[in-house]
Amino acid sequence: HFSLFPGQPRWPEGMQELTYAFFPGNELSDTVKGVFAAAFARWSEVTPLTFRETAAYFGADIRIGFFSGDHGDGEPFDGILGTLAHAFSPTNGRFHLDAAEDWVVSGDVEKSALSTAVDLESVAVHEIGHLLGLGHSSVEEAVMFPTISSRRKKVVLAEDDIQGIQFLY
Ligand code: TQI
Ligand code: ZN
Ligand code: ZN
Repeated sequence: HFSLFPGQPRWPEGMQELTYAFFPGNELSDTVKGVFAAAFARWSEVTPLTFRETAAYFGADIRIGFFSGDHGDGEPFDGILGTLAHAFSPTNGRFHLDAAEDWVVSGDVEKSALSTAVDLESVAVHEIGHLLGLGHSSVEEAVMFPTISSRRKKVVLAEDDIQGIQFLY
């Protein structure tokens, strides 16, 4: 079953369009940006929410960046595997990914030659769930289940993920 954060925080009723922006220092390719757009789309398909990219990093509701090691928020990244990314409950909007991972942005992560390969879209769908207010799920098929096998792709929302997000929105 899905879970919510204590107090069940969510984005306010009047905020159906959320903006997101990429940390300017990362200079991400359109391919990478497209992976995040696809991950947001999985949640907008099942809620009244929409997501729009904006250039203004500090004005955006959701701020996405790749960082390594200590990056100033008291939750340092740890290099390959371990913590892959972190995101916080509404309405914090911080969405950080560990730049040290072997991110797979296109193609088949399950066929990657690297045993450390991590599928970017799978992690993005999971972290966006947190950003919108979902905690972890006890349902193994759910995107919000707290573990993923290495070199796995899990991007399709399970019924449990949908029930959780539709409880909130
Ligand atoms: N990062 C943890 C996570 O996103 C951080 C975390 C732990 C967390 N407990 C939390 C965030 C409670 C919000 C609320 O779960 S992670 C997975 C998964 C991670 C793990 O790097 O360990 C995914 C990131 F589920 F596969 F294990 C993405 Cl998909
Ligand atoms: Zn961080
Ligand atoms: Zn999580």
